[in-house]
Amino acid sequence: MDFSGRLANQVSRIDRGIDRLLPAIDANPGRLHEAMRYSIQAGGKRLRPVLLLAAAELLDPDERTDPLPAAVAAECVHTYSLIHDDLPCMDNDDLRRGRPTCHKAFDEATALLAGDALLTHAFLLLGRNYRSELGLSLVRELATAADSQHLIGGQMDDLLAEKNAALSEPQLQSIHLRKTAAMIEASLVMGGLIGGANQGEVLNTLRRGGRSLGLAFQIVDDILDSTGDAATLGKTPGKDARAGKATFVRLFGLDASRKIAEEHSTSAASAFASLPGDTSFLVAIAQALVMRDK
Ligand code: GRG
Repeated sequence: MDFSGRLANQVSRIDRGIDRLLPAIDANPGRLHEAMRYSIQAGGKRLRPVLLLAAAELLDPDERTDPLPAAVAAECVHTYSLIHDDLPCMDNDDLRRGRPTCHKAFDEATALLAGDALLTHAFLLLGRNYRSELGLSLVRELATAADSQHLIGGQMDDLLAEKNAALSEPQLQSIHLRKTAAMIEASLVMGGLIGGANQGEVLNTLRRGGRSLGLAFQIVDDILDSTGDAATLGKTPGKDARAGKATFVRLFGLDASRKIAEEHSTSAASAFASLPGDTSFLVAIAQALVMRDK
């Protein structure tokens, strides 16, 4: 099967998993579950769960342990971060995944709780579906990526850096590594753990590839913010410039930013290519991410 067919298959497998593993809308309180499903079932590229499944499948093609609950858990944490990021006290955005943001479609309190509930549900999925040592490793990995020194810490520093266009490249890269790359790295490592990798070279390589991929992905996000349109992106473009934010585009310009993104994507692809098994799908994802238009 070609790359886009394989990707579409994985995305629809993840979408079915989300539908099965999220609380039902008619479970009480229905409004909360409706808001959780509204945001997580609005589409999205499903990058993190796709990477998790790809890493698991690479190491264990027969998938003796089902990686889908962990893939859904990663998407729950990611969607929580988007809902909270869009709130009036943060980015105050109206559009996400081509729809009104959660607090616009519902209300602010419901959106806050929907994000909280998605974050909590992620860890329930790991606790329910993975036993003993593996479960503990998955919880540790996902919690670290989402913690105050990674996802949330990156968001904090990003907020503090608003109106500070003079941020240096290392400072900007540190924010990207925590806010964006940590979740991408964790998704790959969780897939590796489920596929049977313990410590050692394979997990280190997934981490290294994940960090490079995360940087490439965020730089392309900065580029799309300055060149894309709302209809294609499904979110409001031009926000970085309006917020006076330092971005790769602002620091280096569009052409150099594209080149830097390509370098990170090439590093990610060569890390993945050095892993055991059929690495073609993971390598193709790393290459495709720099060509994306949303
Ligand atoms: C509020 C805890 C908290 C964290 C917010 C994720 C995040 C941190 C902010 C969202 C804004 C942003 C540009 C984050 C960088 C990561 C990123 C590029 C998110 C968008 O991910 P995509 O493009 O979104 O994978 P879809 O909708 O396709 O899943």
